[in-house]
Amino acid sequence: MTPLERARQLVAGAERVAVLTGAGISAESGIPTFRGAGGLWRKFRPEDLATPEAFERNPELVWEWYIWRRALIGEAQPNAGHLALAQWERRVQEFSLITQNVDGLHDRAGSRRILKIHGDIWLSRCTACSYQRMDRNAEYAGPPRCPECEALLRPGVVWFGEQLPRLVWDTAERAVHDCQLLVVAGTSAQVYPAAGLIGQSRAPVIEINIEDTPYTPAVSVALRGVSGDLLPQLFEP
Ligand code: BJW
Ligand code: ZN
Repeated sequence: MTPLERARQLVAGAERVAVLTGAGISAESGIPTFRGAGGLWRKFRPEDLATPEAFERNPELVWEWYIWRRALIGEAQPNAGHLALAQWERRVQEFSLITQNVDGLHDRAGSRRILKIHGDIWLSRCTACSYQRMDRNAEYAGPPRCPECEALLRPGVVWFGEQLPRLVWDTAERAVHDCQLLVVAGTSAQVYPAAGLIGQSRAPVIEINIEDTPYTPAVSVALRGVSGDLLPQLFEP
């Protein structure tokens, strides 16, 4: 049996499915990943842009970077990988899509139950009070301020050194614990605690990536290729 045949067999037999996605699944939509060739962390230092300290030091720079990324994402469209996951959700009893991505492409592809463990780049939230809003376009005229309390707004994403949203994280852990199949697609599996979900699965794990990751030796099936090709193929007879 080829790895793809084995993966199809696992997919066909699972009614409770969990999927963990990362930046690689949006690469074919033209959105840069973080690590690897063309990755954001090749050009930018995460310490300067994606930590609470960086934001305190230089909110203008951080907002400028996020507005630039919002613009890139705003022009992108969901790809065949996002669409395959949205369709899969409609075929099985329980389907949890756990994503590290902040780009909102899973929403736009039609997925309904999405656990955004690293937040949403379109969300802006107050650094002082509970105010938050979804922004729809990527205009920029300096760091925005809270309409309720005048404090700075910040992007609604999870930076290094910050805790993941509690309820979303707990739900993700439960989904991985309860699933009959875990699919991990387009993540380098280097950022924690997200990557740790892979090791928590008692169910078989299918990994979809263009290259090996630290978890490859531990997975049940490793499929090598782009997620926009491989995810739709999981359902062919
Ligand atoms: C394709 C493809 C195609 C390409 N098809 N595949 C344990 C050990 C060591 C360190 C830590 C640890 N626990 C915690 C830490 C610290 C830190 C961390 O993990 N550091 C490591 C990097 C060493 N973690 C944290 O700080 C986290 N918080 C935390 O732990 O809090 C604890 C705490 C406790 C109590 C009080 C306070 C705090 C938070 C992590 C937040 C990560 N944030 C970012 C930025 C989000 C906002 C934004 O977008 O700007 O999230 S970093 C960035 O990495 C982003 C991503 O979600 C995340 C993961 O990246 P991902 O998705 O895997 O992308 P890539 O680029 O890495 O990989 C792409 C993959 O796709 C590659 O494998 C390609 O091969 C593949 N690919 N094209 C299929 N077409
Ligand atoms: Zn406020």
